[in-house]
Amino acid sequence: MSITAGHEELGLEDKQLIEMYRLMLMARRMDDRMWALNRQGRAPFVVGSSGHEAIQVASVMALDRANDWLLPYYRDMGVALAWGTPPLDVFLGVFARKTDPMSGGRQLPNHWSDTDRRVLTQSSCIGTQYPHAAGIAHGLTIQGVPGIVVVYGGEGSTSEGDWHEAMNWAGIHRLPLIFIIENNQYAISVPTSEEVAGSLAKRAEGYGFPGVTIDGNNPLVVYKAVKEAADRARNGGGPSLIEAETYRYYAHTSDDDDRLYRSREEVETWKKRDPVMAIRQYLIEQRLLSETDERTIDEELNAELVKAVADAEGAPRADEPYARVYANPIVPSTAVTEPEPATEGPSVNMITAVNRALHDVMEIHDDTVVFGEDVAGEKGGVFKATQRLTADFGEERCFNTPIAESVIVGAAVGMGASGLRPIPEIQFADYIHPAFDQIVSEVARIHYRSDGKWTCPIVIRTPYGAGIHGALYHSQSIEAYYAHVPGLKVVVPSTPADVKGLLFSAVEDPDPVLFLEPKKLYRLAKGPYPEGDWRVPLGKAAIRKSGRDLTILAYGAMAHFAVEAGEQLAVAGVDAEIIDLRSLKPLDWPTIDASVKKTSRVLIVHEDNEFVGYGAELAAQIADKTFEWLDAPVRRYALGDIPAMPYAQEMEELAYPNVDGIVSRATALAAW
Ligand SMILES: Cc1ncc(C[n+]2csc(CCOP(=O)(O)OP(=O)(O)O)c2C)c(N)n1
Repeated sequence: MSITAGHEELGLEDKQLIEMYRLMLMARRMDDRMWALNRQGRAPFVVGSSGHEAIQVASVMALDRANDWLLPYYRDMGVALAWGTPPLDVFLGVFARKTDPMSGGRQLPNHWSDTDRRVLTQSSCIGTQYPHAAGIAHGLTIQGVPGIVVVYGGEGSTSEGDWHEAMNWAGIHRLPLIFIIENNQYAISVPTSEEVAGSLAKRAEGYGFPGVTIDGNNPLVVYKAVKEAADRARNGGGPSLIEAETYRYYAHTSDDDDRLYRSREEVETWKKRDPVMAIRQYLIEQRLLSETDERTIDEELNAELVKAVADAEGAPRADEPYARVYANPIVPSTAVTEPEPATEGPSVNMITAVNRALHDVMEIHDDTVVFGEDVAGEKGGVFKATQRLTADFGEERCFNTPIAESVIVGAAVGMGASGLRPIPEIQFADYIHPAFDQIVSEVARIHYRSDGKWTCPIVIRTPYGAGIHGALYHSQSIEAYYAHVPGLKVVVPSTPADVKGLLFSAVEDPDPVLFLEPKKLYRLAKGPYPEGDWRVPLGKAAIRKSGRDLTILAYGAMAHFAVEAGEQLAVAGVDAEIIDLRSLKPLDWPTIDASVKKTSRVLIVHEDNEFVGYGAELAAQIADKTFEWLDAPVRRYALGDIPAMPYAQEMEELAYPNVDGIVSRATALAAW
């Protein structure tokens, strides 16, 4: 392959072109060195970039290093180097050393992250970066901050829903975002013909913005396409898609045997179109690269590389697997101050409290944004939780989203990274499942996997639970899935005061919080809504009634049922202590511990399934830590082994835990 178009016409100076060559050569040399280290048994795993250098380096050279944001994927060594990542940092990742600035030895090599240079931490999940990119671009737009966002991925990643959801989001909001797809003909062993139906680039048209296919091995072609797209994005022209055709020289990773799916002839044919050779040839033809220049570049690169490898290999070993799971680490609740129970304030129901708390929090924190399905405008949510937010705070701070839960959460990640505090709403907890990957693999891990450099300050609100005849898909309890996930905090308010107090604490916490609203209580539970400053700390349970005969642990709607049951039990002479956990993660163990040591009997109530439900963890901890204080087995009262609530009222009443059920179980336990 030879380069014909002139670099001057593109506005590229000679020295920029030489720099382009230097960076492409550096990427190639580093890649070769990584593979050599792998074969020598010094680097357990590597992923190659050779063959992709033109797309990677030339695209970056068309961008603004002072303002733009990048989300490179694992094959983007050239992007990282051209963006300014020192080779030492790359090798610290290869050797998984403690001082690896991307992840502190937590992630596989080439998982880029750099807060100073605005490179958001990446996971290994194919496609999850696209919603983040849309969120950053959206966040920059909302904040009026200059800069555009460029997100990279392979052609295989365009089969993921996240890619389509992000393309749609970018198109709707006309975001300053460029999608660069490095089409290297295979997703591991799957050829593009079995991966992509129709034209990849033309898909952009369906989302309302331009898409082009270019020769990804010609750096000048790449530079031109990216420059055009970047100019368009900077001038308010919206997103672009660039599909750059290329080929990778090494196997997919050091664990792959590419001889099983592609021929040596095919590899050799592509190597004849080598991008590094092509730019070298062009520079020579333009008389910009003498033999002496070449030798100097070569020697300098080699010296830098040798030093980077030696320094990285000799760096201290990573040794803190438990550090930096949370930005605000969990401490025992005894170290947390709790406000007195709220008695002052107008009496409101829970849904009014949610609406008021959102107003209050948005008033005080002007970096908060609310978005979700149907949340905006006059409607203000299917439960009216977000009514008047758009009117009071504007369309940029409360807006509707497509029905696409993964990008709702994924965009929140990006907005959070861009400096906002997003409060996305999932319309019903039953529909959070499409966002499971974003929550578990991204949201919850961002702090940990970036060695504490990035945070994910988002609060995901969602109505959950049964008791309103919502049937199988409007009744689910989802807390056990998420309380299981390190890095995530999970709270369940059950009073209007706690709605406000926990929402403020959740929004002000740097960690991601899942805010579960028991929808049975939306109109059932009433209580004072405290005016002014009001915060309920995360990780602090509320003792709703103190007692001596047994402890009832509950949360959400069940906390209300437990209080009602407690009154009936008192009449019958059973003095129950009712604890409303409020916060499932962090768990307020000291309060439980003290109660169990006082009553010696425990009944756990929740409306989620009993099997591997949240109560199983409580029962296990109680048995483990307070065994000698117990006078009776720890009992659970929860939903049996059925998928969720059946619609028929008679069936729901039979299945749903209720006050009578709590009373009878508590009575039996007290008499044990
Ligand atoms: C969600 C998800 N599914 C599967 C994988 C396993 N996997 C890792 S890389 C890869 C192929 C990706 O191909 P492509 O997006 O074309 O990028 P390339 O590696 O070719 O550069 C697969 C299937 C993964 N990491 N994430």
